[in-house]
Formats: sequence, structure tokens, C-alpha cells
Amino acid sequence: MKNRNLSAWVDEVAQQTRPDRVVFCDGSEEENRTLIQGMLGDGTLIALNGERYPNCYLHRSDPTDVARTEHLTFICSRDKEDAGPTNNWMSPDEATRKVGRLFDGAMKGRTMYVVPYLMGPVGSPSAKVGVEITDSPYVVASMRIMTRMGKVALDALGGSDDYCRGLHSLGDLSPERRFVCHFPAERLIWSIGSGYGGNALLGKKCFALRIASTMARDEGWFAEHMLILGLEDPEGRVTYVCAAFPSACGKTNLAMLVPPASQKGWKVWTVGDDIAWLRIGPDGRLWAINPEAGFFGVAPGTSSRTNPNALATLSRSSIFTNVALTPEGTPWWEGFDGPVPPALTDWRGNRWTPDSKEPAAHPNSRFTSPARQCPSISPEFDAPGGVPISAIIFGGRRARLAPLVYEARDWTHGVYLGATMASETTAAATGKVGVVRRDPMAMRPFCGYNMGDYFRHWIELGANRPAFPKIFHVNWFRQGESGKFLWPGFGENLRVLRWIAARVRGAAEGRETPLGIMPADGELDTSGLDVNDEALRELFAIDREPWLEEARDRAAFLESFGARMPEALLRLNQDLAARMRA
Ligand code: O2Y
Ligand code: MN
Repeated sequence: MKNRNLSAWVDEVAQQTRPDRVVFCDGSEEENRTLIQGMLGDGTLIALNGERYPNCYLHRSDPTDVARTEHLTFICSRDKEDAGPTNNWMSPDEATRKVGRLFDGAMKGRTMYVVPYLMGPVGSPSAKVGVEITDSPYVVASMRIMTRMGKVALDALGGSDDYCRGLHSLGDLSPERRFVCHFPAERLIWSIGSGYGGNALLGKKCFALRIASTMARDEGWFAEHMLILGLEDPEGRVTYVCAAFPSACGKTNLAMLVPPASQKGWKVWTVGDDIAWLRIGPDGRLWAINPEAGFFGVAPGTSSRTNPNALATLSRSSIFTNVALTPEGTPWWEGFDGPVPPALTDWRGNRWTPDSKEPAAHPNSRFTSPARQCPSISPEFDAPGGVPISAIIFGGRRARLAPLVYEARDWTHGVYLGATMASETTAAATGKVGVVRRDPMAMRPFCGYNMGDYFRHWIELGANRPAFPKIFHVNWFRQGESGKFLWPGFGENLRVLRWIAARVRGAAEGRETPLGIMPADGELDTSGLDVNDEALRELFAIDREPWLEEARDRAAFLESFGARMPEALLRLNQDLAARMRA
């Protein structure tokens, strides 16, 4: 290996963790085949029906290790204030004492894999290199799908020491000894005790969001929890949009939206489903790349009705985690197409029938699939410069309160809309339904520093930038008095995207309201929909008392950041209350 800094770190880690052997991953087909064979041999993977799901495998994680663990995730900045009230903080000294020592001898009897990976398209000035050292071959195979992994990353790194170091070990998989620690000053991640998803595939939430958000603050860009899509109109013009939603709001479905038959000539191109890195281009616009190369999508609820593009994407060369298995050797989950099979093997490997009390697939079961397999993948997916963003959408799940769509009055007002975003929990996410959780810009679990400073960074980067995107807020989930959803959602959300694109191009007037700019009469195309005038009125209704209550709740949240909260956002919240009282 040519890179002296990397060699020294690898040696140091091997000294500490004591693996039986060290493998430097090149990302080749042959290397992947060998890894897969090894995992099929020891039961880490189960081969799926090769005719219906070629090159696809099932992995079952430890039953105590089935999701990201926010309460075991720490920001290890020197000063606690720099982590802020939304993060768990551990001092670097305590992390060394408490977590560092768990790596001593942790890889004895195991192979240590060195996984160089590139976040972003090859040749992109926005791309960044990470190296994950792990003792999990499942993590290696997953990183090969989720990132540009191996030689391509080492080539990009050359002799530089500019890379994010991530040390991961399965440890003993005990939740008592499970920690995910981030050291922003050192661009370093330590993860031990989990082999699952965001805890273990360190390129995703740990690097591309938590560490990258601190780099973005220091270097003048944005690392965001946003999908990126291109909306093509019948004339062939493409409007690129980023959108941030908390979980359970259909983010992957929106990224891969298939326009209904009524929307002839319209098309959605998928650039990314989860993370966007945005930089100011020479033209003063914001340009976005998707740092990832794959999708780690939630399986339950994915069907040909909700997301046909996801179904096509996951039908080959994919790894499934914690889904159920049919007797034919195909994956299955709640909400899948067709009738519920009479007998299955559940996500734990036990026999399951429709009478069983528990779901067959774990609610957080996943597919890991190459993005290039997505039928709607954008021709610009690998563009080194990314795509120019014309609109940023913030959204949440609110049964009452939030209108279907409205536009911020200006950039700072848009930052305010993002900073005060909230969503109601669903049973699948927490077991409790309808609890409002503030999740600013959907970054609450992913911002690697004090979110008060994060909002200031947003305000400052967009100040006096006339070519920056317009900002919108959407809510697909508003319900009428009877509890029925007022908006059909799914593919019909394209109609809302069309209004947004029209606003961006100056082709829709809009109308001023106390919340922001809403579609003027007739600007939102509802033709052919089962949405009558009364439902449309309710979708855009502004109810004074609930909004005053909301403003009070927002004030308490914004004030929890103390002096770090920009005054401008506090003022905009007072302004909202004043408009509601007026
Ligand atoms: O539970 C996990 O480890 C996965 S979380 C995840 C995966 C893909 C995209 N987004 C998320 C998320 O939590 O936002
Ligand atoms: Mn996400």
C-alpha cells in the first residue's frame, strides 16, 4: 500500500485489535465472490432463489441489533456545548477509556478488512474518501453496494491523509457494549457492538452526515439528509429538487415516484434517496451530488403500488436484511404484492403463519441495492459536478395543522421552516402514534454539531444568494374531520412538484398567506382526483388556535439552544404568532 498515513493507521489498529489476518479490499468481483462464498459457508448469508432473485442474499442480524441506536450514538467534541442539546455527548477522554479499550483484542480469531471507499461520483471535486476497518464481511459486501469501494477510492486518495477513518468491530454484539462515537475534530468514527445498518456501514450516517456536516460547516457547504430528484416536464426541461423528510414520510417513494397515467409527459429522475452534499457552483447556484452508490431501503410497505421502481431495483444483486423467506426462497415482507403466503420463515428464522402474533419481516428490515439498477436513475447520477438545485422541500407528517404545500417568503424564512419541522410518529417507528417530534431538516439524529450553529451556517451560506433554491414545506398526510387522508399521495404528489417547478420558473403566481405562499386558485392541478372543493379548502386551511399553540411549542424548542440559536429564527417565530393573532 502506497499511502504511509493509511499503512500506519492500519498497523496501529491491527496491533490493538489482534485479528488473525488483514485483508485490503480492492472492490473486485472476485474478492466479492470469495467473501460471499465464505458467508454462505458459515451461515452469515442465505442464497435466495437464483432464478427470481439472481445474485441476491438474505442476512439475519442479531435479534437485539435491528436498527440504529440513537441513545448509544455520541458526538465526542472537546466542548459539550459543541454537540448541542440534540446530541449525546461523551468527552474524548471518556470515549478512550470506555469505548477505545473495547477494541483491545476485539478481532482475535477474525479477519480484519480494510475498506477504502469514495463518497460521491468518481472525479467529483465534492467527493471524499473514507476508510472503514471492520471485522464483518457483511459490512464489506454492503459497503461495496452503498459506496464506490476499493481501488477507485485508493486511487482518489493517492498519498493524501485527507480521509475519514472509521473503525468498526462487531465486538460481542451486546447492547451493553455497543457504542457509535464520532470525533469531528479528528474525522474519526468508532463503532462497536453492532453489525446493523447505520451503526455499521460507516460511510452513510456516520461519515456522510455526522462527520461531513462538521466539514461542511468549516468549508462552506451543506451535508444534508435529503433526497435528490429531477422533475422532467413534457418539453424535456428538468427541475432538480432536494427534499428532507423525517422517517416514515415516504422519502424513498418520492425519490422514485412513477407519474400516474394522467400526468402524461412528466417524468421523475432519481439522483439520490437519502443524502445530498450541496456546494455553491461558479454560477452562484447550489449543486448537489449523492455521495452514495446504493439504497438501504426499508422493505415493509414496498410494493408495485407504493414503489415499483424500488421493486425493480431490488430484484437482483441485492442483500436483504431481516426480511421473511418464502418456501420458494424469495424475500417477503408485510405490504408486499399479492396475498399473504400461508407459511413463511420469519426474520428470526422461525416458522411463521398468518396467525402468528409478530410480523414476518422485521419492521426495519432492509434491501441493499445498487442505485444504478433503479429504472428511474438519473442520467446525471455520476455527473462529477452534480445537479443544479432549484427547490428545497421540507416536510413532515401532520394530521392537522400543516397545509399541503407552501413556499417560504425568502431564504431565512425557509431556514426557519426547516428548523421548526416536526412529524407525528407512526406505530412502525416507535409503537406510539401521533406524538409530535421536532426534527429540524430531518437532521436531528445526524447533525454532528450544535444545531444552533447549524442553523446559523444555513442562514449565512444563503445570505445574498439570488440564485439559491426557493424553499417549500409539504405535508402529504393532512386528515379531514373523519380521519380520512385529504390528499391521495404517492404518484399524485407529482402535482405538488409541478406547482413547485412552476413557481421556480416564474410560471405560477401563488398567493400570500400568513404562513407563506400557497397555490393561487386553479394553480394546483386536481383534475381527475377524488379531491373535492371542500377537501381542497381543508388541505390549505390555516387554523388560528392550533397555529398559536404550534408557535409556542416552536418557541420552546428554539429556545432550548440558548445563545447558539440565531436571533433571526426567534424573530420569525414571533412574527408567525403575530400574524396568527392579527
Ligand atoms: O436503522 C438503520 O440502521 C437504518 S436507518 C436509515 C437507513 C437508510 C436511510 N435512512 C435511514 C434513516 O434512519 O434516516
Ligand atoms: Mn435516512
